[in-house]
Amino acid sequence: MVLSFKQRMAELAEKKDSNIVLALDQLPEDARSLVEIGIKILEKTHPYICAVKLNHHLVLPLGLFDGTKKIVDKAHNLNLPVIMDCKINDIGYTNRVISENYFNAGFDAVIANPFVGWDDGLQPVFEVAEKMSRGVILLVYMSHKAAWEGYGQIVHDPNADELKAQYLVFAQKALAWNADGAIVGATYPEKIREIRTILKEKVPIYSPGVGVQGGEVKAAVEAGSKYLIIGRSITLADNPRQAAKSFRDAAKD
Ligand code: NUP
Repeated sequence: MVLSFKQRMAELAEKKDSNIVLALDQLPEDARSLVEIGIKILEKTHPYICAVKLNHHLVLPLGLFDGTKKIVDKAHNLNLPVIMDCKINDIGYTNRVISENYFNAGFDAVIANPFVGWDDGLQPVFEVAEKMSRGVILLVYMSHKAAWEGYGQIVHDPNADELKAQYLVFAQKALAWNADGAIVGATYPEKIREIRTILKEKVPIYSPGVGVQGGEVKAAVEAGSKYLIIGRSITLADNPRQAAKSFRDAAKD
């Protein structure tokens, strides 16, 4: 039986004793190519991380089937799944094409925005992911300062016929759509705690925002984050291996 992305992540995190997802985004300025620097950082950090997440910082300059694929292949050689942080947010047909492209380039999961809804929105993304045994992770509450403007709006939930915060409705959608994960900023531990009471063990919480954005490992993990997505505090550190190791150790504690 093919394991789902959610199951693969859980197994790997346990095996590697790490819940750190490396955001390989911003890389140090260097005379070498982005591909070379990215691969070097993977070689240094791989014992302490359980997955890699790429964003447009690399995919735009490198091209999807060219440089990006080399990094994805390298991560796979190190037995690390790779998540594409593309925040899919369009009509269904376009969303299908976007996800097919990322999956064909080797990505194991994509991040999508539940704002666009199910029918002719994210339904095709979940369909393609299921067919190709890949994952879909939903944004539920982002880590930046203005997250409340969108994710914190009070909306009418037609299912319960009551008013509630948008992120609570998104958490329910993550459950109903059987998402492989929910993104909740490490900068808002109280939101992690609230969302965790809805998702329980069924949908793991991935939290970006540790380090440069001000979030803390302990607060996020105690509130219920299963995975911590960490970028610049590792990639731009003088010693990325040591930085990855200390985040891994702090999360274990
Ligand atoms: O809410 C979110 N916050 C966030 O920082 C959702 C995200 N996908 N991200 C991404 O996580 C962000 O775009 C970057 O790729 C990574 C965090 O990187 P850093 O702040 O640790 O460098």
